Amino acid sequence: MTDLNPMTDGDVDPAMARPVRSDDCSLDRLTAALEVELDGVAPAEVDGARVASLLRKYAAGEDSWRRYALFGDGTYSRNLIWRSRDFELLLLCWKSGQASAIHDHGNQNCWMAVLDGALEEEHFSARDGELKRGRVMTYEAGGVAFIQDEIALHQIRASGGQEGISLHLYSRPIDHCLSFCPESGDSTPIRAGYTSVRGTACAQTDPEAIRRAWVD
Ligand code: 2CO
Ligand code: FE2
Repeated sequence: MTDLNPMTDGDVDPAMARPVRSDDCSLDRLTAALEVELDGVAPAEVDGARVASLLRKYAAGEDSWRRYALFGDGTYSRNLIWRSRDFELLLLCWKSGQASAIHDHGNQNCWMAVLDGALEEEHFSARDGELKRGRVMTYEAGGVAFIQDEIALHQIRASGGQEGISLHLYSRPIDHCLSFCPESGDSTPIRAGYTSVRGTACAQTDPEAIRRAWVD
């Protein structure tokens, strides 16, 4: 299986230790509010409008995410902020020209709030082994998008020749998803590894290790 963010696997990193939340960090207050909305709530019962509103409010006024903003050279970075049994919150950093693969979301809900720059989202649908292009939208800072597999596959890229930074909420956490080849429509499983955990770059990308250390 290939990695979404290929890095060297190593021993379990100190960054894997279960984090302590601080009441004076607005990002930790956001994760606490998301726990109330998502933890122990069946996916079909989640109040998506309320979740989007929490993200929109955070995106409009906060910059406590900056300490998690580590960029990657080869591909966009996936920086883990918080993970519980029922959701994970990540900061994704996109250099100009960086784009995701065309991918699904492992049957989970995905919200994306743009914090800085602008990101372009293109929808795709897979029919009879072929990918069909759907609508393209550009989200500026403050914008919130939502996707799940029943809506579409998608591809995200930094827009306007600038860097982009986005906050991604997955409910439940996505450890694996499918990447689709634009020409053949073939899909390949990919592992959703982390570039950093709570602001510390990590050599260990296995999301299962975080689940074991933080949640189990
Ligand atoms: N889903 C991709 C990821 O987690 C990013 S594209 O926005 O959902 O790497
Ligand atoms: Fe995505």
